[in-house]
Amino acid sequence: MEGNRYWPHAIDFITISVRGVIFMCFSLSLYLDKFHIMAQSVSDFLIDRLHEWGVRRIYGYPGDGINGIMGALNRQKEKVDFVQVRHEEDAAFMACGHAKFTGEVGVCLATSGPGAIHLLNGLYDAKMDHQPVVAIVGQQARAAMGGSYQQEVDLANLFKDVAHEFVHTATLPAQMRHLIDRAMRIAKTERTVTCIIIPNDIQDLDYEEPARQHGTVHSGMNYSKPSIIPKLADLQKAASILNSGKKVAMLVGAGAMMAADEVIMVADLLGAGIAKALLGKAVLPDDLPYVTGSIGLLGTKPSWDLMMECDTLLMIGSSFPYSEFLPKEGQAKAVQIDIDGKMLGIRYPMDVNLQGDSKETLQALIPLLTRKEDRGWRKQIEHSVAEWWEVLEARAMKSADPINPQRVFWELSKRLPDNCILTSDSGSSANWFARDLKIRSGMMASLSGNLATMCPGVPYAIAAKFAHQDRMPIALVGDGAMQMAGNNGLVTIAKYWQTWKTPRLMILVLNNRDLNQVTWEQRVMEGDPKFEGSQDIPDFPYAKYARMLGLEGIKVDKEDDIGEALDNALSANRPVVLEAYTDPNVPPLPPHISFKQARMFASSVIKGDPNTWEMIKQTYKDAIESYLPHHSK
Ligand SMILES: Cc1ncc(C[n+]2csc(CCOP(=O)(O)OP(=O)(O)O)c2C)c(N)n1
Ligand SMILES: [Mg+2]
Repeated sequence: MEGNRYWPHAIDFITISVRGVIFMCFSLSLYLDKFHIMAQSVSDFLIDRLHEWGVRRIYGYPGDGINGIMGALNRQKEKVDFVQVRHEEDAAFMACGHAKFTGEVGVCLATSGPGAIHLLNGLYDAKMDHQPVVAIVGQQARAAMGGSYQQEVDLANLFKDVAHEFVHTATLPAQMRHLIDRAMRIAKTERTVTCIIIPNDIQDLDYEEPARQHGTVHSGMNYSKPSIIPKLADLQKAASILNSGKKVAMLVGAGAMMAADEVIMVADLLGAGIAKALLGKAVLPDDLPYVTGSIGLLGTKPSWDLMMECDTLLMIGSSFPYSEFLPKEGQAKAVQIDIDGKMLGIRYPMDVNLQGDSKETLQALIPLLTRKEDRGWRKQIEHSVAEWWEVLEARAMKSADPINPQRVFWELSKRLPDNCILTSDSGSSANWFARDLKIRSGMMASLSGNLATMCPGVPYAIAAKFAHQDRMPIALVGDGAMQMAGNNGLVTIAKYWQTWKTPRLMILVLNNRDLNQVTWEQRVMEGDPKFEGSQDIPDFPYAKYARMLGLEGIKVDKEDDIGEALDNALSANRPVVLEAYTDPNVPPLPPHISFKQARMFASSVIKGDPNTWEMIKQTYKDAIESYLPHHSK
């Protein structure tokens, strides 16, 4: 009995000791974990490795397919920033926008099944505009795969087209290193989309380095862009064609973005005019007198004339697709420069195809060119450019009900802040972006050039702001695109704007209650009247909605108020939605109206277009401007 008196003390002692040991183990594990002495999880390794590759921001949305990765992002916040979007498509658009406005790889993250599927449209946008984007997606646990499990989608197959250069599923931790290294490097070298699929159970396993044995892969990091210059003999052939041409036309695209000085030098030597493909809008400022502006359906008349009358074509870094806007086959001798051999000689039967970096290739070409003494062709181009700007101004000043969209863009053009970053959506705004905005040196601009999808305008602007926090992005977006996704993008802006170094960001919404670009396409291409059931869209209070979210919201519905509304929007102390109530009857006319298009348009009128009278009035006003004499000052 005597001994029983000590038992309670002994039990207390044991309990305290066990607790102490547990506490010490826990503290030790935290310590080891902090200094990576203990094994790292696959997810932590992923974030670490991406960080080492230079990734500082990931756009995404959570789900149980990627909870392990989310945990690692939370633990490593100081290394890689996670930006939460409203829809995975926006994450992919933002990754693409990041790539477009920084030249770096954009990264987006989505959960298995539905999240991964939502990424697709944004990824195709990146792929088609040749942007390096890595998509990381979750997948069901390895043991469930092939079991028709919930949210189990054959992701490798789903992404096989959009990420055909590289899409792989991790099946073991030791694979992670080379999957990340390859996804990053291939995205950069091929300027395309790559994808890593990571089953959710792998994400929490300990990362393992590949064993040094047969059947393992030991990859490394780094990539530097090489110098790619064509052979001298090919440069000489190209120079001889360009030197013998009398009327040289140049066409530049996004691939010439880093070669502005060289493009100008070549144009000066050759006495050439320069048209810009949509994605090449920011290559050259529009105040150069021989820059004819955009080309194509959204383009200008001087670009059209340049191509129709030239005898020589030099195309640099562009895959502009519409052959009817290029010289007729046989009309011109032609030279193309592109970094990507696959893109050579597919738009026009070129006499010389030069595979190379545009800047370095032009630098090598310049010493072989002789200055054209006859400047008549150049003068002719400059005259037509000066006249065209007057036509555009006159078109912009024509009244409409209640506001002529061209007037908004014309007034915006004069007020564009230095170094702003312009993004446009696909819709009538792309026409006015392409034609009416005079871009200046130092600005950037992009849109969905090849996929021409609706909805990248707002997410591109958000990505531009995250990447360049002291600059002002300006998104130009239709009301259809706002209702499809843009309004939700405003919620993302409301969530983050106070974390930005400067708050300035503007979304210009063209509220025309219409899917206007397509309404006009139906009229001009099909000869059909407007189908109100498919084209009319509900009105929505965009500016008011912005104010509800704590942003600035300004609505303008009188032409005389446009200037002041723009001044207020551009100087707002928070992100701003400027809603312009515009007239859908102002036609985004192609630069030349072909006989077929005119006939189709007439047919839509005869078939009883509901807006016949207003439409004819506005079309007449714009078309007539092209034929009135405008005298260059
Ligand atoms: C995702 C997607 N759906 C449909 C289209 C076809 N489309 C191109 S422009 C356009 C109209 C856009 O309307 P809105 O955003 O209101 O701009 P608006 O032309 O009226 O200025 C449509 C439907 C597309 N390009 N992308
Ligand atoms: Mg619209």
